Amino acid sequence: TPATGLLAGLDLLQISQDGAVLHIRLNRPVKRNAINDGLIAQLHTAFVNLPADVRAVVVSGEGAHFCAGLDLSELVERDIHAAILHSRGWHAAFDAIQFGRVPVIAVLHGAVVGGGLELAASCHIRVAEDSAYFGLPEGQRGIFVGGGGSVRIPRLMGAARMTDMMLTGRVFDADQGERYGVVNYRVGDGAGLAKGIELARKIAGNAPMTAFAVMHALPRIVEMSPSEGLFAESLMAASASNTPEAQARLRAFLEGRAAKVVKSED
Ligand code: 1HE
Repeated sequence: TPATGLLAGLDLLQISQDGAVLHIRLNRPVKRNAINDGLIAQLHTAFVNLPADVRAVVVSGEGAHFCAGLDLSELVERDIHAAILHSRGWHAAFDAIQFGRVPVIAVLHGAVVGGGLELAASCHIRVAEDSAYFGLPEGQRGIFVGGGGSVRIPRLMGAARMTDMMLTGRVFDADQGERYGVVNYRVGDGAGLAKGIELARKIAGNAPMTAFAVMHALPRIVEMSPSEGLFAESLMAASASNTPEAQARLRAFLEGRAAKVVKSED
């Protein structure tokens, strides 16, 4: 069903909901989904106003590319203060994705470059079609990443690879993206959305507290010292296991009513 309420007026996004899964499609194909001030504001608005019954989100791009990054036509006139505020606006939007209420799956195809890669890096799982390729043309444009790329991209592929991309303009294809930790799932062209929605449905079936712990505790624990991390893990684990939903799920397994662990086909 199409979006309603606060999400209905967002004309640069195409939003639809099917049960607990919300699909947000970047919808500026003429500009290759380049992110202008309007689009970043609409992404922020969408992610802070997710309907209460949504349990997972899929983000994709309309047209031949996922996203061409920052809309360069708006960059020229900004002074330093405006440029800092602009970058901070991207941070707020992408923080709303990474540290929001529900997990977000990016479905990638064609160009995933500059701010498009920063957007993908703020999502929790990335599915890439064969056509996907990854670049950081900031180096060639005389600028720097400003949408959280220096924080999130090295945590996926390592600082050495990001340094190479920015200094030499090197572009990674979908195979390299997978090998280097950017891509979780590889699918053929045209199969990305179905895969993204399949994964979103699995995620939507989990206890919300588990999604919360993975999204909010895990990335923080990774940055802690081992001693602090282990302590924080104990607090998170105790909180999660004492929810009624966890108790019901544990009982279901012990009574033979829950699924066993099986090998994935991916
Ligand atoms: C754009 C943008 C854009 C396309 N800003 N207008 N990002 C980049 O440096 C990537 C620049 N874009 C490209 O390299 C290519 O456009 C693509 C590889 C993404 C796609 O190529 P293609 O042949 O399919 O499309 P096109 O013909 O290049 O573009 C179609 C139109 O979109 C054209 O406009 P038109 O009026 O001539 O039709 C392009 O100018 C326009 N377009 N990409 C503005 N990015 C928070 S900091 C983040 C910093 C960054 O992201 S820097 C990286 C910016």
